[in-house]
Amino acid sequence: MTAGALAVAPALLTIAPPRTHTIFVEKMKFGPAPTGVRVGDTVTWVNRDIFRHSATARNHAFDVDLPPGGTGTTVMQTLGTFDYFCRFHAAMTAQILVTT
Ligand SMILES: [Cu+2]
Repeated sequence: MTAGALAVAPALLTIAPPRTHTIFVEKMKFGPAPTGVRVGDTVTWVNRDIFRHSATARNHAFDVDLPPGGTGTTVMQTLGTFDYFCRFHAAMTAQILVTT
């Protein structure tokens, strides 16, 4: 093993693999916001309603279509607090916090 390989290995160990966070959409509401969402993580919405929904970020960071009984995903690309809503039901709002 070379000295270079030894130097790189510890750094690789500190990088956590991306995770997937699931938010259930039910009875015209977004479920609780997941905690610990980081840049590069995937967020999946599972629509348990018989209505079509969307998860649409107010700042246009994502716009995920959620057909009845279906799912939709997005990869969180940037840090921040993302307010989002459903395009079809204005009362449906939620928030996702993305950290490093
Ligand atoms: Cu909706």
